[in-house]
Amino acid sequence: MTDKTISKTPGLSRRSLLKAGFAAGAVAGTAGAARAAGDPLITEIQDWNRYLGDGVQARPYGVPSEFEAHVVRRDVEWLTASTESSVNFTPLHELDGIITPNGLCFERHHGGIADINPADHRLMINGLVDTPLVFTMEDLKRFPRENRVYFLECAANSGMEWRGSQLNGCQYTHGMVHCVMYTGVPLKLILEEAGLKTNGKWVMPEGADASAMTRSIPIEKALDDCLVAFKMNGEALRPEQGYPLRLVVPGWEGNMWVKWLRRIEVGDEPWHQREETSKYTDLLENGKARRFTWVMDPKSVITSPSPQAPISHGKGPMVISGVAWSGNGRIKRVDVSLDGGRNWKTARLDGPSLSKAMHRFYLDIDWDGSDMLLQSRAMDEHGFFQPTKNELRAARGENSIYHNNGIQTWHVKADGMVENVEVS
Ligand SMILES: Nc1nc2c(c(=O)[nH]1)N[C@H]1C(S)=C(S)[C@@H](COP(=O)(O)O)O[C@H]1N2
Ligand SMILES: [Mo]
Repeated sequence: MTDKTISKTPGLSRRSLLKAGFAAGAVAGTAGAARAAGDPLITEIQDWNRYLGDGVQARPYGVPSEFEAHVVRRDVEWLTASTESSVNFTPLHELDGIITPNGLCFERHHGGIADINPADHRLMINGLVDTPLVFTMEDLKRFPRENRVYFLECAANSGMEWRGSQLNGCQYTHGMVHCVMYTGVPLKLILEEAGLKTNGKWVMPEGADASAMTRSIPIEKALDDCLVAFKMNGEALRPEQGYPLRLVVPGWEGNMWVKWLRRIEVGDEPWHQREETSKYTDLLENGKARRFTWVMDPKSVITSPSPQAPISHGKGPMVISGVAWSGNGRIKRVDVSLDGGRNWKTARLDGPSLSKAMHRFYLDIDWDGSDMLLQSRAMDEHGFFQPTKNELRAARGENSIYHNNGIQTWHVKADGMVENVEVS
Protein backbone atom coordinates (compact mmCIF):
# COMPACT_ATOMS: atom_id res chain seq x y z
CA MET A 1 0.00 0.00 0.00
CA THR A 2 0.97 3.60 -0.31
CA ASP A 3 -0.12 6.79 1.37
CA LYS A 4 -2.41 7.40 -1.59
CA THR A 5 -4.86 4.85 -0.28
CA ILE A 6 -5.69 6.97 2.73
CA SER A 7 -7.56 10.21 3.00
CA LYS A 8 -6.94 12.86 5.59
CA THR A 9 -9.77 15.31 5.36
CA PRO A 10 -8.79 18.78 6.60
CA GLY A 11 -12.24 20.33 6.17
CA LEU A 12 -15.85 19.26 5.92
CA SER A 13 -16.09 20.01 2.23
CA ARG A 14 -13.58 17.51 0.91
CA ARG A 15 -14.08 13.85 1.52
CA SER A 16 -12.16 11.19 -0.27
CA LEU A 17 -12.79 7.61 0.62
CA LEU A 18 -10.16 5.28 -0.70
CA LYS A 19 -9.14 1.71 -0.57
CA ALA A 20 -7.14 0.14 2.19
CA GLY A 21 -5.04 -2.68 0.88
CA PHE A 22 -2.35 -4.08 3.12
CA ALA A 23 -1.87 -6.27 6.11
CA ALA A 24 0.46 -5.43 8.96
CA GLY A 25 2.54 -8.50 9.73
CA ALA A 26 3.65 -9.55 13.19
CA VAL A 27 7.38 -9.68 13.84
CA ALA A 28 8.99 -10.54 17.15
CA GLY A 29 10.85 -7.83 19.05
CA THR A 30 11.78 -6.80 22.57
CA ALA A 31 10.05 -4.21 24.72
CA GLY A 32 12.95 -3.60 27.09
CA ALA A 33 15.90 -2.48 25.01
CA ALA A 34 19.18 -2.59 26.95
CA ARG A 35 19.83 0.82 28.52
CA ALA A 36 23.22 2.48 28.12
CA ALA A 37 25.67 1.47 30.79
CA GLY A 38 26.53 4.22 33.25
CA ASP A 39 23.08 5.87 33.14
CA PRO A 40 23.33 8.65 35.80
CA LEU A 41 19.72 7.96 36.79
CA ILE A 42 21.05 4.64 38.07
CA THR A 43 24.56 5.55 39.21
CA GLU A 44 23.96 9.01 40.80
CA ILE A 45 21.84 9.90 43.84
CA GLN A 46 18.97 12.14 42.73
CA ASP A 47 17.46 15.13 44.60
CA TRP A 48 14.22 13.30 45.38
CA ASN A 49 16.30 10.63 47.03
CA ARG A 50 18.53 13.07 48.93
CA TYR A 51 15.99 15.58 50.36
CA LEU A 52 12.78 15.22 52.35
CA GLY A 53 9.56 15.65 50.42
CA ASP A 54 6.39 17.60 51.29
CA GLY A 55 4.66 16.72 54.56
CA VAL A 56 1.05 15.68 55.05
CA GLN A 57 -0.22 19.26 55.41
CA ALA A 58 0.98 20.35 51.98
CA ARG A 59 -1.93 18.87 50.03
CA PRO A 60 -5.28 18.79 51.86
CA TYR A 61 -7.01 17.95 48.57
CA GLY A 62 -4.69 15.94 46.34
CA VAL A 63 -3.98 16.88 42.75
CA PRO A 64 -2.06 14.99 40.04
CA SER A 65 1.73 15.22 39.67
CA GLU A 66 3.06 18.36 37.98
CA PHE A 67 4.32 16.03 35.24
CA GLU A 68 0.72 15.19 34.34
CA ALA A 69 -0.22 18.85 33.74
CA HIS A 70 -0.99 18.11 30.07
CA VAL A 71 -3.76 15.67 31.03
CA VAL A 72 -6.67 18.10 30.96
CA ARG A 73 -10.07 18.65 29.38
CA ARG A 74 -9.73 20.64 26.18
CA ASP A 75 -12.22 22.50 24.01
CA VAL A 76 -12.38 23.36 20.30
CA GLU A 77 -12.68 27.13 20.06
CA TRP A 78 -14.54 27.40 16.75
CA LEU A 79 -17.16 24.86 17.77
CA THR A 80 -19.43 27.06 19.88
CA ALA A 81 -20.21 30.77 19.98
CA SER A 82 -19.84 31.18 23.74
CA THR A 83 -17.99 29.37 26.51
CA GLU A 84 -21.15 29.16 28.68
CA SER A 85 -23.11 27.19 26.11
CA SER A 86 -20.27 24.95 25.12
CA VAL A 87 -18.41 21.70 25.61
CA ASN A 88 -14.97 20.42 26.50
CA PHE A 89 -13.63 16.92 26.02
CA THR A 90 -12.38 14.04 28.18
CA PRO A 91 -8.68 13.25 27.46
CA LEU A 92 -9.45 9.61 26.64
CA HIS A 93 -5.97 9.06 25.15
CA GLU A 94 -4.37 9.57 28.58
CA LEU A 95 -6.73 7.36 30.61
CA ASP A 96 -6.86 3.66 31.36
CA GLY A 97 -9.31 1.32 33.05
CA ILE A 98 -13.01 2.19 32.94
CA ILE A 99 -13.47 5.02 35.48
CA THR A 100 -13.08 8.67 34.47
CA PRO A 101 -11.46 10.80 37.18
CA ASN A 102 -13.88 13.49 38.35
CA GLY A 103 -11.74 16.43 37.24
CA LEU A 104 -11.43 15.02 33.70
CA CYS A 105 -15.11 14.31 32.94
CA PHE A 106 -16.09 16.29 29.85
CA GLU A 107 -18.46 19.17 30.49
CA ARG A 108 -21.45 20.13 28.42
CA HIS A 109 -23.64 22.95 29.60
CA HIS A 110 -26.08 25.30 27.92
CA GLY A 111 -26.03 28.16 30.42
CA GLY A 112 -22.75 27.87 32.32
CA ILE A 113 -22.07 26.09 35.61
CA ALA A 114 -24.75 26.84 38.22
CA ASP A 115 -23.27 27.75 41.61
CA ILE A 116 -25.62 26.25 44.22
CA ASN A 117 -25.32 25.98 47.98
CA PRO A 118 -26.80 22.56 48.79
CA ALA A 119 -28.58 24.06 51.81
CA ASP A 120 -30.57 26.19 49.32
CA HIS A 121 -31.29 23.36 46.90
CA ARG A 122 -34.75 21.80 46.61
CA LEU A 123 -36.21 18.99 44.49
CA MET A 124 -39.91 19.34 43.72
CA ILE A 125 -42.16 16.54 42.44
CA ASN A 126 -45.40 17.80 40.89
CA GLY A 127 -47.96 17.10 38.18
CA LEU A 128 -49.88 13.83 38.07
CA VAL A 129 -49.04 12.69 41.61
CA ASP A 130 -51.22 12.15 44.69
CA THR A 131 -49.11 14.48 46.86
CA PRO A 132 -46.78 17.09 45.34
CA LEU A 133 -43.57 17.06 47.40
CA VAL A 134 -40.49 19.20 47.96
CA PHE A 135 -37.27 17.59 49.22
CA THR A 136 -34.14 19.11 50.73
CA MET A 137 -30.79 17.40 50.11
CA GLU A 138 -31.02 16.02 53.64
CA ASP A 139 -34.45 14.52 52.94
CA LEU A 140 -33.08 12.75 49.84
CA LYS A 141 -30.23 11.20 51.80
CA ARG A 142 -32.77 9.44 54.05
CA PHE A 143 -33.99 7.26 51.15
CA PRO A 144 -32.28 3.90 50.48
CA ARG A 145 -29.49 4.51 47.99
CA GLU A 146 -27.54 2.55 45.35
CA ASN A 147 -24.08 2.65 43.75
CA ARG A 148 -23.87 2.11 39.99
CA VAL A 149 -21.17 2.63 37.34
CA TYR A 150 -22.52 4.14 34.11
CA PHE A 151 -21.15 5.87 31.04
CA LEU A 152 -22.68 9.18 29.95
CA GLU A 153 -22.32 10.08 26.29
CA CYS A 154 -23.55 13.27 24.64
CA ALA A 155 -25.64 12.46 21.57
CA ALA A 156 -23.39 14.90 19.68
CA ASN A 157 -20.21 12.93 20.45
CA SER A 158 -18.38 12.36 17.11
CA GLY A 159 -20.92 14.67 15.46
CA MET A 160 -18.15 16.68 13.79
CA GLU A 161 -17.03 13.49 12.00
CA TRP A 162 -20.28 12.75 10.13
CA ARG A 163 -19.05 14.05 6.78
CA GLY A 164 -15.46 12.97 7.01
CA SER A 165 -12.50 12.68 9.33
CA GLN A 166 -11.83 16.09 10.81
CA LEU A 167 -10.43 16.37 14.32
CA ASN A 168 -7.02 14.95 15.15
CA GLY A 169 -7.38 13.12 18.42
CA CYS A 170 -9.80 10.77 20.18
CA GLN A 171 -10.21 13.46 22.85
CA TYR A 172 -12.00 15.56 20.20
CA THR A 173 -13.59 12.83 18.10
CA HIS A 174 -14.85 10.70 21.03
CA GLY A 175 -14.29 12.67 24.24
CA MET A 176 -17.90 13.61 24.98
CA VAL A 177 -18.18 10.54 27.15
CA HIS A 178 -17.31 9.75 30.75
CA CYS A 179 -17.88 6.85 33.12
CA VAL A 180 -18.11 7.17 36.89
CA MET A 181 -19.73 5.45 39.87
CA TYR A 182 -22.85 7.30 40.99
CA THR A 183 -24.40 7.15 44.43
CA GLY A 184 -28.06 8.07 44.43
CA VAL A 185 -31.66 7.27 45.21
CA PRO A 186 -33.67 5.25 42.65
CA LEU A 187 -36.08 7.72 41.00
CA LYS A 188 -38.76 5.05 41.48
CA LEU A 189 -38.66 5.47 45.26
CA ILE A 190 -39.10 9.24 45.04
CA LEU A 191 -42.00 8.94 42.57
CA GLU A 192 -43.64 6.30 44.74
CA GLU A 193 -43.34 8.61 47.76
CA ALA A 194 -45.37 11.23 45.87
CA GLY A 195 -47.73 8.55 44.53
CA LEU A 196 -48.08 8.25 40.74
CA LYS A 197 -51.54 8.77 39.30
CA THR A 198 -52.58 6.05 36.84
CA ASN A 199 -52.41 8.48 33.89
CA GLY A 200 -48.85 9.50 34.80
CA LYS A 201 -46.96 8.18 31.74
CA TRP A 202 -44.06 10.62 31.36
CA VAL A 203 -41.72 12.59 33.60
CA MET A 204 -40.02 15.89 32.86
CA PRO A 205 -36.84 16.64 34.84
CA GLU A 206 -35.88 20.33 35.01
CA GLY A 207 -32.51 21.91 35.84
CA ALA A 208 -31.95 24.85 38.18
CA ASP A 209 -29.27 26.40 35.92
CA ALA A 210 -29.73 29.37 33.60
CA SER A 211 -30.71 27.02 30.74
CA ALA A 212 -33.41 25.30 32.86
CA MET A 213 -32.79 22.12 30.85
CA THR A 214 -35.97 20.06 30.40
CA ARG A 215 -36.58 16.71 28.69
CA SER A 216 -39.42 14.16 28.48
CA ILE A 217 -38.72 10.65 29.77
CA PRO A 218 -41.21 7.76 29.55
CA ILE A 219 -42.39 6.44 32.92
CA GLU A 220 -41.09 2.91 32.19
CA LYS A 221 -37.52 4.24 32.10
CA ALA A 222 -38.09 6.47 35.15
CA LEU A 223 -39.25 3.45 37.16
CA ASP A 224 -36.53 1.15 35.79
CA ASP A 225 -32.94 2.27 36.45
CA CYS A 226 -32.89 6.08 36.76
CA LEU A 227 -31.12 7.52 39.80
CA VAL A 228 -31.26 10.89 41.53
CA ALA A 229 -27.53 11.10 42.26
CA PHE A 230 -25.50 13.23 44.64
CA LYS A 231 -22.10 11.54 44.51
CA MET A 232 -19.69 10.60 41.73
CA ASN A 233 -16.75 8.29 42.42
CA GLY A 234 -17.55 8.51 46.11
CA GLU A 235 -17.38 12.28 46.57
CA ALA A 236 -19.93 15.04 45.99
CA LEU A 237 -20.80 15.70 42.34
CA ARG A 238 -18.55 18.34 40.85
CA PRO A 239 -20.26 21.71 40.11
CA GLU A 240 -19.61 21.00 36.41
CA GLN A 241 -21.55 17.73 36.70
CA GLY A 242 -24.62 19.20 38.42
CA TYR A 243 -23.77 19.72 42.10
CA PRO A 244 -25.60 19.07 44.30
CA LEU A 245 -28.03 16.81 42.36
CA ARG A 246 -28.30 15.27 38.90
CA LEU A 247 -30.49 12.76 37.14
CA VAL A 248 -28.82 9.55 35.90
CA VAL A 249 -30.53 7.99 32.87
CA PRO A 250 -28.40 4.88 32.18
CA GLY A 251 -27.56 4.14 28.54
CA TRP A 252 -29.59 7.08 27.20
CA GLU A 253 -28.26 10.24 25.58
CA GLY A 254 -26.44 12.64 27.91
CA ASN A 255 -28.83 15.52 27.32
CA MET A 256 -31.50 13.71 29.38
CA TRP A 257 -29.21 13.49 32.44
CA VAL A 258 -30.44 16.81 33.82
CA LYS A 259 -27.89 18.50 36.07
CA TRP A 260 -28.67 20.79 39.03
CA LEU A 261 -31.96 18.83 39.16
CA ARG A 262 -34.66 20.89 40.87
CA ARG A 263 -38.03 19.59 39.64
CA ILE A 264 -39.64 16.50 38.17
CA GLU A 265 -43.08 16.91 36.69
CA VAL A 266 -45.27 13.88 35.97
CA GLY A 267 -47.51 14.13 32.89
CA ASP A 268 -49.62 12.05 30.53
CA GLU A 269 -47.72 12.90 27.32
CA PRO A 270 -44.28 14.17 26.25
CA TRP A 271 -43.69 17.92 26.43
CA HIS A 272 -41.72 18.33 23.18
CA GLN A 273 -39.21 20.72 24.66
CA ARG A 274 -36.59 22.52 22.58
CA GLU A 275 -33.92 19.92 23.38
CA GLU A 276 -36.05 17.07 22.01
CA THR A 277 -37.39 18.79 18.88
CA SER A 278 -35.14 21.41 17.30
CA LYS A 279 -32.10 19.87 19.04
CA TYR A 280 -31.17 16.25 19.74
CA THR A 281 -33.24 14.88 16.87
CA ASP A 282 -31.60 13.45 13.76
CA LEU A 283 -32.56 15.11 10.49
CA LEU A 284 -32.71 12.42 7.79
CA GLU A 285 -32.04 12.74 4.06
CA ASN A 286 -35.78 13.04 3.26
CA GLY A 287 -36.15 16.07 5.54
CA LYS A 288 -37.89 14.16 8.31
CA ALA A 289 -36.33 13.83 11.73
CA ARG A 290 -36.03 10.73 13.86
CA ARG A 291 -38.14 11.28 16.99
CA PHE A 292 -36.78 10.39 20.43
CA THR A 293 -33.49 8.62 19.81
CA TRP A 294 -32.76 7.89 23.43
CA VAL A 295 -30.45 4.86 23.53
CA MET A 296 -26.75 5.29 22.81
CA ASP A 297 -25.80 2.46 20.44
CA PRO A 298 -22.63 0.35 20.83
CA LYS A 299 -19.46 2.30 20.15
CA SER A 300 -15.72 1.99 20.67
CA VAL A 301 -12.51 3.82 19.94
CA ILE A 302 -8.82 2.99 20.14
CA THR A 303 -7.37 5.49 22.60
CA SER A 304 -3.73 4.45 22.21
CA PRO A 305 -2.10 4.69 19.80
CA SER A 306 -4.09 7.65 18.49
CA PRO A 307 -3.19 11.09 17.07
CA GLN A 308 -2.47 12.56 20.52
CA ALA A 309 -0.77 9.35 21.66
CA PRO A 310 1.69 8.38 18.90
CA ILE A 311 4.04 5.39 19.17
CA SER A 312 7.36 6.64 20.49
CA HIS A 313 9.19 3.35 21.10
CA GLY A 314 9.63 1.94 17.61
CA LYS A 315 8.72 -1.56 16.48
CA GLY A 316 8.28 -4.58 18.72
CA PRO A 317 5.83 -5.49 21.48
CA MET A 318 3.13 -2.94 22.12
CA VAL A 319 -0.30 -2.53 23.63
CA ILE A 320 -3.24 -1.30 21.59
CA SER A 321 -5.84 -0.01 24.03
CA GLY A 322 -9.33 1.41 23.84
CA VAL A 323 -12.78 1.75 25.32
CA ALA A 324 -16.19 0.43 24.32
CA TRP A 325 -19.68 1.05 25.62
CA SER A 326 -23.34 0.37 24.78
CA GLY A 327 -26.57 1.86 26.07
CA ASN A 328 -28.18 -1.54 25.61
CA GLY A 329 -26.15 -3.34 28.28
CA ARG A 330 -22.77 -5.05 28.49
CA ILE A 331 -20.11 -5.13 25.80
CA LYS A 332 -19.64 -8.74 24.76
CA ARG A 333 -16.79 -8.46 22.29
CA VAL A 334 -14.49 -5.92 20.66
CA ASP A 335 -12.65 -6.69 17.43
CA VAL A 336 -9.58 -4.79 16.33
CA SER A 337 -8.30 -4.47 12.76
CA LEU A 338 -4.77 -3.44 11.85
CA ASP A 339 -5.56 -3.17 8.13
CA GLY A 340 -8.57 -0.92 7.81
CA GLY A 341 -11.24 -3.56 8.39
CA ARG A 342 -10.10 -6.42 6.12
CA ASN A 343 -9.00 -8.71 8.93
CA TRP A 344 -10.17 -8.65 12.54
CA LYS A 345 -8.73 -10.00 15.79
CA THR A 346 -10.73 -10.35 18.99
CA ALA A 347 -9.43 -7.96 21.64
CA ARG A 348 -9.02 -8.83 25.32
CA LEU A 349 -11.63 -7.22 27.57
CA ASP A 350 -10.17 -6.35 30.95
CA GLY A 351 -11.62 -4.96 34.17
CA PRO A 352 -15.24 -5.09 35.35
CA SER A 353 -17.89 -5.74 32.69
CA LEU A 354 -20.90 -3.74 33.89
CA SER A 355 -24.15 -3.00 32.09
CA LYS A 356 -24.23 0.44 30.44
CA ALA A 357 -20.69 1.16 31.63
CA MET A 358 -17.42 1.65 29.80
CA HIS A 359 -15.38 -1.46 29.00
CA ARG A 360 -11.60 -1.52 28.53
CA PHE A 361 -10.03 -3.59 25.76
CA TYR A 362 -6.46 -4.44 24.78
CA LEU A 363 -4.78 -6.08 21.83
CA ASP A 364 -1.16 -6.96 22.51
CA ILE A 365 0.83 -7.08 19.27
CA ASP A 366 4.32 -7.19 17.87
CA TRP A 367 4.50 -4.15 15.61
CA ASP A 368 6.70 -4.69 12.56
CA GLY A 369 7.09 -0.95 12.07
CA SER A 370 4.93 -0.71 8.96
CA ASP A 371 1.80 1.39 8.44
CA MET A 372 -1.39 0.31 10.18
CA LEU A 373 -5.00 1.34 9.70
CA LEU A 374 -6.35 0.73 13.19
CA GLN A 375 -10.03 0.19 13.78
CA SER A 376 -12.14 -1.20 16.60
CA ARG A 377 -15.65 -2.61 16.40
CA ALA A 378 -17.80 -3.23 19.48
CA MET A 379 -20.59 -5.77 19.89
CA ASP A 380 -22.98 -5.71 22.83
CA GLU A 381 -24.73 -8.56 24.64
CA HIS A 382 -27.79 -8.15 22.42
CA GLY A 383 -25.72 -8.67 19.26
CA PHE A 384 -25.71 -5.04 18.10
CA PHE A 385 -22.51 -4.14 16.17
CA GLN A 386 -20.93 -0.80 15.38
CA PRO A 387 -21.51 0.10 11.71
CA THR A 388 -18.92 1.52 9.35
CA LYS A 389 -19.24 5.24 8.75
CA ASN A 390 -20.45 4.57 5.21
CA GLU A 391 -23.15 2.18 6.44
CA LEU A 392 -24.28 4.87 8.85
CA ARG A 393 -24.36 7.51 6.10
CA ALA A 394 -26.30 5.17 3.81
CA ALA A 395 -28.92 4.67 6.52
CA ARG A 396 -29.20 8.22 7.83
CA GLY A 397 -27.72 10.60 5.27
CA GLU A 398 -25.38 13.45 6.08
CA ASN A 399 -27.65 16.07 7.65
CA SER A 400 -27.28 14.52 11.04
CA ILE A 401 -24.95 15.45 13.87
CA TYR A 402 -26.18 13.14 16.59
CA HIS A 403 -25.70 9.44 17.28
CA ASN A 404 -22.60 8.81 15.19
CA ASN A 405 -21.34 5.42 16.41
CA GLY A 406 -19.43 4.63 13.21
CA ILE A 407 -16.11 2.78 13.21
CA GLN A 408 -13.12 5.11 13.64
CA THR A 409 -9.88 4.64 11.67
CA TRP A 410 -6.42 5.76 12.80
CA HIS A 411 -3.56 5.72 10.29
CA VAL A 412 -0.39 4.73 12.17
CA LYS A 413 2.70 5.59 10.13
CA ALA A 414 6.14 4.01 10.21
CA ASP A 415 7.47 6.87 12.34
CA GLY A 416 4.74 6.17 14.91
CA MET A 417 2.71 9.30 14.18
CA VAL A 418 -1.07 8.79 13.93
CA GLU A 419 -3.71 10.53 11.83
CA ASN A 420 -7.51 10.55 11.72
CA VAL A 421 -8.53 9.07 8.34
CA GLU A 422 -11.33 7.22 6.60
CA VAL A 423 -11.15 4.08 4.48
CA SER A 424 -13.67 2.30 2.33
N1 LIG B 1 -29.37 21.48 33.79
C1 LIG B 1 -28.65 21.05 32.74
N2 LIG B 1 -28.50 19.74 32.57
C2 LIG B 1 -27.78 19.26 31.53
C3 LIG B 1 -27.21 20.13 30.57
C4 LIG B 1 -27.37 21.54 30.79
O1 LIG B 1 -26.90 22.39 30.04
N3 LIG B 1 -28.11 21.96 31.88
N4 LIG B 1 -26.53 19.61 29.48
C5 LIG B 1 -26.90 18.26 29.10
C6 LIG B 1 -26.06 17.67 28.07
S1 LIG B 1 -26.36 18.16 26.47
C7 LIG B 1 -25.17 16.67 28.34
S2 LIG B 1 -24.34 15.87 27.11
C8 LIG B 1 -24.86 16.28 29.74
C9 LIG B 1 -23.38 16.48 30.01
O2 LIG B 1 -23.04 16.05 31.31
P1 LIG B 1 -21.59 16.40 31.89
O3 LIG B 1 -21.42 17.88 31.86
O4 LIG B 1 -21.55 15.77 33.23
O5 LIG B 1 -20.59 15.76 30.96
O6 LIG B 1 -25.62 17.02 30.70
C10 LIG B 1 -26.93 17.32 30.30
N5 LIG B 1 -27.64 17.92 31.40
MO1 LIG C 1 -25.36 16.65 25.04
